[in-house]
Amino acid sequence: MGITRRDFLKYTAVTAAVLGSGTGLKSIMAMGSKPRLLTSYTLTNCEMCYWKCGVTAKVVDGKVVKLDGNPLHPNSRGKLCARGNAGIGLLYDEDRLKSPLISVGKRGEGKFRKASWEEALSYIAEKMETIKKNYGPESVALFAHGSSGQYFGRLIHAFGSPNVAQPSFAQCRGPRDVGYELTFGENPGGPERVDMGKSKAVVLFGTHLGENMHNSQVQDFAEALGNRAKLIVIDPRYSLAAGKADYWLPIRPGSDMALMLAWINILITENLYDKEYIDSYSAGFKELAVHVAQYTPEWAEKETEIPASLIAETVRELGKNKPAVCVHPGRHATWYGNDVQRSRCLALITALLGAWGREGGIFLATNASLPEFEEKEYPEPAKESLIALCPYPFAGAEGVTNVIRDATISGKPYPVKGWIVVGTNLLKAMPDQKATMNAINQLDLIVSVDVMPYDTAMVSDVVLPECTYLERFDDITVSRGRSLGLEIRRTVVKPMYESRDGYTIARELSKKLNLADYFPWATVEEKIKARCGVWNIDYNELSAKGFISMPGSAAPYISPDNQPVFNTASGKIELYSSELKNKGFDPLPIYSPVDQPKEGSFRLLYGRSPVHTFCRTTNNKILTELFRENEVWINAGKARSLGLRSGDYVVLQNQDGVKSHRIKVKATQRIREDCVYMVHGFCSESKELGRAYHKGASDQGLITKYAVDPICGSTGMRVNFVTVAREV
Ligand SMILES: Nc1nc2c(c(=O)[nH]1)N[C@H]1C(S)=C(S)[C@@H](COP(=O)(O)OP(=O)(O)OC[C@H]3O[C@@H](n4cnc5c(=O)[nH]c(N)nc54)[C@H](O)[C@@H]3O)O[C@H]1N2
Ligand SMILES: Nc1nc2c(c(=O)[nH]1)N[C@H]1C(S)=C(S)[C@@H](COP(=O)(O)OP(=O)(O)OC[C@H]3O[C@@H](n4cnc5c(=O)[nH]c(N)nc54)[C@H](O)[C@@H]3O)O[C@H]1N2
Ligand code: SF4
Ligand SMILES: [Mo]
Repeated sequence: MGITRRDFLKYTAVTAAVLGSGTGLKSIMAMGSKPRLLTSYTLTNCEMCYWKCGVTAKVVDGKVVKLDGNPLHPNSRGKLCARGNAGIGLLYDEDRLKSPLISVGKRGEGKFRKASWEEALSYIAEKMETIKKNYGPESVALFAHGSSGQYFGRLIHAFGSPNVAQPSFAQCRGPRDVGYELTFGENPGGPERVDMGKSKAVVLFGTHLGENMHNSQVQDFAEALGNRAKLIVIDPRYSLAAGKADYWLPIRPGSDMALMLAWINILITENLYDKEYIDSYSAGFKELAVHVAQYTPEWAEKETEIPASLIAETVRELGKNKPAVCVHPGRHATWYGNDVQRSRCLALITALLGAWGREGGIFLATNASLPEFEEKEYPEPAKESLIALCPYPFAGAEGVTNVIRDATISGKPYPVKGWIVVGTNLLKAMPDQKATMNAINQLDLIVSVDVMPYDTAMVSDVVLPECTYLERFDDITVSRGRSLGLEIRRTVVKPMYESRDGYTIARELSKKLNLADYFPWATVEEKIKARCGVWNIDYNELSAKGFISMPGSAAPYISPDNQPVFNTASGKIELYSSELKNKGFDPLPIYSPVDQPKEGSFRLLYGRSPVHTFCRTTNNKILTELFRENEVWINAGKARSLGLRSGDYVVLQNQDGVKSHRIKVKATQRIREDCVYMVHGFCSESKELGRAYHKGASDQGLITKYAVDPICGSTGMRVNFVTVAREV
């Protein structure tokens, strides 16, 4: 892993000493060798995905040459994943955005001219003011993902708009969080509070750990396997995790709830549940027991195509090993549109096994807290947010991207005329690209703040180049796991080209909008120092260690003197959801089958490659050497009957006649006959991306149909069907 713990402590000590002397972290001379190279190490954190692993960056003569995991950081524990190691590939990508750009010609043509920061920011401010004058400030919306979103969130709220949304809610974990909040009064967190290292049994519905490469979580998973925890994987595809499993249940896609309900039935009828726990902490057990009586394993066999005997055998394993059972809550939960209820089922199984707040299950978050860091308050928005006005009562504070998109198209309940897009590639993140483009075409202004010229940047009016995470500070992140953790991102090397950090961009724009009061600190580093002051934290220590955890945590497990708090209407685990009932939804999950593919077509499924993050790494020189384009997995027998072999190029066509770019076949026994599978994020439409342009096929391009969850408004995206034909 590059550095030993001793080396590491040595240079953190030097770092601390240098910082302590007030000269700032500069450099350490590497002794002895000729020519003498100026070598330095900086502790920072990663943004190749959103897990924020602690990083030790080695810089030689001003160039970042190596990234390693910070051993003191709980998310990396001294290791980085392939993408984290390849951060250098992003920093030195020759296709990076280098200066502000203003579109010339028609929107979407991809023609730009260079602009100065002054000109680009004035242009944006002027357009925002005009929209405000004509329609009101709420007609400018923010879409954001990642660290820099926070600064623009501040700006947009100060401007008077409450309209903010992230695809990481409505296209990702929204329904999971809502399902768990309705049941336990709390979501499972991110990083998820899964205690896999201590589990005796682990259950993965989808959740393809190992391909889904969240660093410490995969380390915990490896620990579970090392401890010989029983592993049950439910996936229509023989995933990497399935390859390690005691039981692989190749479920019929979309029928997971049938299996879950049958498991609940058996847990109750065979008395396998944790009676004492259920009696102490839950409400609605009787109603649940009556409700699931209909969902027998024999019934579920017909829906899931998993033999009833195997359904019973697997859940008995869970009963035997309770409460040290980790039923993983999943993360990407937007599957079929009934996703809150499916997530509720996972929560119910967890509750029946007594696993919430128990060793080996889902551990409890720390109760430590920090004093409030006061900042200038936002003005009260004149209108309610689009999310508050939308028909989904549990749409959530992080916003529903598709609700804002719908309002942009329809002008109802009020017009949306400006989009600020920060660190998210909406054209690849949201289903129905045509609708996204349609909405974009209605706008008076679309701005992208990005590091690379990805698809959405290329259809924007103004593109602002942010520097990469290795070139900037970012504000303190407070994480709530076993303890309260604090970390900052630090500048490793100076920003290249004309790029600037997100805080500076937002602050400069705030000045043009007469909102500079909301950004009183000249740099984000100053703000960090101010927060450290209020919290009585040693800034130098935080910088030197990269991560510090705060004392005052309660034990992560339930005990007589550490009783759980359930922030639900009844103050108990709501097996029967009174909140859902009050809003007119099923208080207990009811199964309904999803549409199946017609003869000759396949359901389109998608997932992750361990060496890529969505679209954002598909132009990375280092990672494309490992995985340049995605393949379509087709069942070997089906491929044979279509006359296809691995390596052949095919074109996929969906139910609405939309065709993909060409994609290589992977004919394999590792997938059911009724579905095909590809890694998400490929085939950028941006010609500016030398390595990503038209490489592989885009799952999003084929996802023209989506199923909206009526409870939280998220978009189920596994409801599209494709045919496969050889490329002509
Ligand atoms: N390397 C890497 N890791 C990542 C990311 C990344 O971009 N790259 N992204 C991160 C993010 S933000 C997220 S949200 C997570 C997403 O990763 P997960 O939360 O693991 O996503 P899932 O959709 O649960 O898992 C995809 C798996 O579900 C299976 N599947 C498809 N349909 C069904 C079905 O009907 N039933 C069942 N049981 N399984 C099905 C697929 O075959 C595939 O194996 O990954 C995170 N980790
Ligand atoms: N079809 C389909 N759709 C999906 C998914 C799927 O699996 N299939 N996954 C869903 C999930 S789980 C999620 S979480 C979302 C994620 O969707 P997005 O939030 O769109 O994530 P990325 O694709 O990583 O796009 C991030 C954008 O941020 C830019 N970027 C990278 N680093 C920085 C930075 O430091 N600063 C700035 N300003 N920009 C930066 C990248 O260049 C890229 O343009 O997509 C969802 N949509
Ligand atoms: S999991 Fe990998 S890409 Fe994500 S933050 Fe950690 S090292 Fe970086
Ligand atoms: Mo996600």
